[in-house]
Amino acid sequence: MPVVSYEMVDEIGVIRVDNPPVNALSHAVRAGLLNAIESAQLDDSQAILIICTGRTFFAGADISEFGQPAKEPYLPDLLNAIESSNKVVIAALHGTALGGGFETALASHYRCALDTAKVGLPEVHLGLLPGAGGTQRLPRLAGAQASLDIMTSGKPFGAAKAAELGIVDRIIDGDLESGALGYAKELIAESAPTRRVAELTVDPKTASREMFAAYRKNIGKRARGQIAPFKIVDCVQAAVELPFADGMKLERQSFADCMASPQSAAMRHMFFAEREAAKVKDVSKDTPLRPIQTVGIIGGGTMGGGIAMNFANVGIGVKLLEINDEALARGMSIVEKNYSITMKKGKLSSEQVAECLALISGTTSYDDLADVDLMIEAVFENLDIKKEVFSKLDAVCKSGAILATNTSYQDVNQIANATKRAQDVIGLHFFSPANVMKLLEIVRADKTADDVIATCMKMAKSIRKVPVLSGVCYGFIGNRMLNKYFREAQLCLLEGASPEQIDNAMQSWGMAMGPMAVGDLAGLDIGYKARQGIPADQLGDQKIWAVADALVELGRLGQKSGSGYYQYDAETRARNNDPAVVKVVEEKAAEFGVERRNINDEEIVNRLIFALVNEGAFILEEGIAQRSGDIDVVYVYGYGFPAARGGPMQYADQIGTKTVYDAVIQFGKDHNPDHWTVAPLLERLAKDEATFSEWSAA
Ligand code: 3H9
Repeated sequence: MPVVSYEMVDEIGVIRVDNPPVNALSHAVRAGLLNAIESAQLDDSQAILIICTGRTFFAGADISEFGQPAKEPYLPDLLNAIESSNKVVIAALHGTALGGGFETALASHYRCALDTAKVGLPEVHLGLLPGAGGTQRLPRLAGAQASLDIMTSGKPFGAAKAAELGIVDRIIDGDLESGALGYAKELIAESAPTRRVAELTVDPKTASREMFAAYRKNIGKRARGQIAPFKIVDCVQAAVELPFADGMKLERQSFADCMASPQSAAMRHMFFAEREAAKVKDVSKDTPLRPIQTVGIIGGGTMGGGIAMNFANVGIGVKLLEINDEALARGMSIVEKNYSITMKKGKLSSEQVAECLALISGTTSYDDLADVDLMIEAVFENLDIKKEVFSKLDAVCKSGAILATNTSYQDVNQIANATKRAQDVIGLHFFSPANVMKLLEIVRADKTADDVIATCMKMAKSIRKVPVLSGVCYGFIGNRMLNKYFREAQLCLLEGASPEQIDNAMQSWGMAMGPMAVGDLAGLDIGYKARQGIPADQLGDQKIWAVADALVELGRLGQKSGSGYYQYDAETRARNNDPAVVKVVEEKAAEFGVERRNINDEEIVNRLIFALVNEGAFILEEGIAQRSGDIDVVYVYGYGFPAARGGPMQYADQIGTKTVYDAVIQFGKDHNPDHWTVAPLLERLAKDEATFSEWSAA
C-alpha cells in the first residue's frame, strides 16, 4: 500500500496519508505528497484536502531520518509547493499536528480541526527550531509574541486556542473527513481565494525591538545554555523585519546549524532513549496485563502522599494507610497542601482538586487493603521494617495483587522473600517530589513475574511517568551512580573548593542544581542516618563523608534546619555562604592530612561527571540497566542532568570514551586509586574507540 493516495471525492481532490504510527513526514510521504499536489493541479478538482488516517495528522518530520543525508523533496520546498497551489488547499487536523506536521497545515490555505486536535512546534525539545517555514508563517498568522511562546516552550495546545489565535479556521464536530469535505464544499461555493500565509505581514502590534530584547534576556535565564531558543527569536524577528524569502533563508541556515550541533544530537538521542526505555528486552509486548483499578499506599509522608496524587490525578482510587489517626491526618494535610499549590499555579481547577481528593481515602487498618490491585509501600528506609510490612501485606492482599516497594536502596529480593509470592513483588522507586518528578525506576527482583513488570511499565505511562527498568543493587541505577558523584563533590570540598564553587561549576555546566544545594534540599541527616547503619569496616574511606557528618552533628541538617552547606534566610530562603562551613572543612582536611589547593572548575566538573560515567559502565555491563540510553533517561528525568548533553553516557559517547578513560586513569594516579577503578567496559570501548550506544545496540 502506498503511504500517500489520491482520489476525487465529488469535486474535491483528497490526498490521504497513511504512515503509522504517527504519520511522520518521511521521504516516502514527502515524495507522495508532492506527486499528489502536482497531479491535483492538472485534474478537474475544485479544491484539495490533505488528511491523515490513523491516530494523528503528521506528528512532524521523521526524526529517525535526521543525521542522514537529506533526500529530495525537502520539506520546506514541498510546503512551498503546497502553498503555491493554484487550487485551494485545506488541511484537516486530528491527533497531534506537531512540528513539520503543523507547518504543513500552516502552508495550506485553510485549516480545519477536530476539537480534540492539538497543534504545536516542539522542535526546541530536539535542540532544533521549526525548519519548514514555521518561524516565518506562524508569526504572520498568530503574531510575534504568541509565536515566540509557542516555539520556545515547544508546548502543544488545543484546537480551541488555535482557533482563537486565528490559526484554525473551522472546528469540526463528529467525523473529521465528512466535516472537512463539507467545509471544502463551502469554500468552493464561496469561491474562496488561495490564502497564502507567506503573503501576509506580521501584526506590528505584536512585535517591537524591546519585546525581542526582553525575550532574549528571559531565555538567557531559562534556556540553560541551549542555542535553539535564541535562534528561534532571531528567526521570528526576521519574520517581522525581512521579506518572507529572506526570513526563510535565515530559518534554513539556523536549522542546519542546530541540526549539526552536539546539543541537538543529544536531545534527539533522548527522544528515542525515552521511548526505548519503556521496552523490556525479554518481556514480550503482548504479555497480558493485570488490571489496576485501586491502589493502596503504606506511609502517608511526603513520599506516600505525592505517590497517591499521581494515581488520583488520573482517576484511580487510592487507600492511604498510616500507623494512627494523627499520622493519617498529617499525611492527608500534606496532600491537600500540595493540591492547593497546584491549583494556585492554575494547573487544576477547584472542582478537579475536589474530585482528586475524593479519590484518596485514609485507613489505619491493613484489612482495608485486601482488595487493592497495586500496593505501594513507602515507609522508613529500614530493611527489617519493610520486610515486616511485606509479610503483613502477604497475609491480607488478594491473590494477584502487585506488591511494590518504593525503597531507594534496599534489597528488593530480600523484601520479596518476606512474602510467599515473590513473583508479585517489584520495586517502584518514585523520586521526590513524587507528584512532580517524571522518573520512575522499576526494579525487577530475581523472581518478579513478566506480567508484573509489563503492568508496571504500562501503569507508569498512564500516570505520566517515564519508566526505566533497573536490576537489584544498592541504590539501583540512579542512586548507585549518585554516590560516586557525591563522593567527588565531598572530596573537592576537602581539597580546596567551596560549596559555592562546586555548585556554580556544576550549574554553569548545565546541572539543574549543584550537589551541595541538592544535599541541603534533601536533608543531610538522611545520608547520615544511612551511614550510621553501616558497620565501620564497610564504610570505606572515612574522609569522604567527614564534612557532611560534622555538619549534621552541629545541627546543620540543610534547608529544613536553616543551615547546612549554606546559611538560609528564614524569610526568603535565599542561601548565603557561611564561614562556619569553611572552618569545618578546614578542620576535617587537617584531621585527614588533606592539603588544600586551588581547584579549577573544569577539574570539578570532570571528576563529578566521569565518576558517574565510570559507575554507569559497571552498571551497564552487570546488566542492571538494559541500555546506556536508559541510564541517560534516569539522569535527565531524575537528577537534573541537562537534556542538551543527553545524559552521562551520551555525553561520554560525544566527547569520546577514550577521553573519559584517560581522565579516569589520571584521576586514579592523582587521587585515591581505589575510588577510580576503571570499569572494564569503559576500558574496552576506549581501546576500540567505540561508544556506549553502539555497545548497547549490538
Ligand atoms: C520537525 O518536524 C522538524 C521540522 O520543523 C523541519 C524539518 C525540515 N519521527 O511517543 P510515542 C515514533 S522535528 C519518527 O511512544 P505517543 C516513536 O519513536 C519533529 N518517529 O507515542 C515511537 O516509536 P516506537 C517535530 C516518531 O502516543 C512511536 O512513534 N515533532 C516521531 O505517546 C510512538 O511514539 C515532534 O517532535 C517522529 N516525528 O505520542 C513530535 N514521533 O513505537 C515527536 C513519534 O518504535 N513525537 N515517533 O518506540 C511526539 O511528541 C509523540 O511521539 C506523539 C505521540 C505526541 C506524536
